[in-house]
Amino acid sequence: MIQKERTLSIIKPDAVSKGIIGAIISRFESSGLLIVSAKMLQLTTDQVLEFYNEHKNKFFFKDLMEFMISGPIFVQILEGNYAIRRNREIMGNTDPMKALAGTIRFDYGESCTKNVIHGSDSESSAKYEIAYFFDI
Ligand code: IDP
Repeated sequence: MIQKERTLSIIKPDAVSKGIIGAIISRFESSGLLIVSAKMLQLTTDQVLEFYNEHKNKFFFKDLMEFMISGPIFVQILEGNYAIRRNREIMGNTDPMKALAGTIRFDYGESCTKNVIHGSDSESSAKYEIAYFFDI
């Protein structure tokens, strides 16, 4: 049975400052993922700590923190069949050097930190992350 899902997507500060929000959104829409809610905001250090709490003791956390508070982000809820998995496929590997050709991170990512996009990685994280940013 086809499973209609919702997932959280964040266009990160590197992509917002490069002016490629539209190019990224086009990829979702042309893949059949609908944007059902969206907003721009700038994260605080407390919010990054909360949102990326599982990574707080990792070696890359300081860089991740600095990067994620460095400018506005574009947060959106994507909806579609198998949206969680399909969004992850469209995004590509965390490391743009390992991402498949044609994925967002392959095309626009600069490094593991500056990797353009976030997407929920499971049903439970999608639920938590959507509720974190939206009241729906
Ligand atoms: P994901 O964004 O592909 O789901 P996660 O492992 O959840 O990857 O990591 C969250 C974010 O932390 C990544 O998108 C990236 O910005 C950063 N990150 C993860 N691993 C590394 C690393 O090895 N070096 C630098 N940054 C990393």
